[in-house]
Amino acid sequence: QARRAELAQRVKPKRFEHSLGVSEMAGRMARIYGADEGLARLAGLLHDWDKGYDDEGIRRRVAELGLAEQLASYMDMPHLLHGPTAAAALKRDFPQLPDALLRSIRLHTTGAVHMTDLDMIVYTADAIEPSRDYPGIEALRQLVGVVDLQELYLSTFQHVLENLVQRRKRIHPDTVTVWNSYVACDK
Ligand code: DGI
Ligand code: FE
Ligand code: FE
Ligand code: FE
Repeated sequence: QARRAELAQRVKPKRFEHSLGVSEMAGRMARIYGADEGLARLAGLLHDWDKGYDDEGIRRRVAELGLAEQLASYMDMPHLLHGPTAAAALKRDFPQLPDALLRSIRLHTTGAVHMTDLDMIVYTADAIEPSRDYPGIEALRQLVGVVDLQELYLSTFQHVLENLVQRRKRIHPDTVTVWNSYVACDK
């Protein structure tokens, strides 16, 4: 496929491997959870389309794509920009790609308040594909097909969030909003 060959030019070999892993895992999850397998595989393949840019490069891309206003609060956290820029650039360059796929790519790093099944599949597959390795990942992998998709996504989101706090990283306000939307306000 043309897009696969182009991706191999756009990102480093390890990132390309990761993308193939996410594609596989997303396809498997789609089969398990009753989503469109082909769409999940393609979304997984293309999700890190813009991961090859450095911080300045990705900021320039935001401007070039006309996203500066929309993404203003993310400009000082440039590693959170590659999903939104990829979605916009892919729409521009491959207008036939479905909106549902572009949306899952846009949301794959931060998650969102209302995630579709495809969004949750891409987000989760990105975190647990075979070449990823971090403490606790095996426990997450073992939840695939055991718990429902929403629970799998929430467990993954929780893991990412805990990891950020543990490493004393900044939490984007939208990340807090997403977290709060999934947990009850009982205390
Ligand atoms: O592109 P990948 O490396 O495959 O993974 P990704 O797109 O999910 O995102 C890269 C990182 O972004 C991931 O380690 C988690 C991080 N992230 C998500 N939300 C926040 C965040 N980092 C910070 N500092 N703050 C956030 O709110
Ligand atoms: Fe990413
Ligand atoms: Fe992710
Ligand atoms: Fe990724």
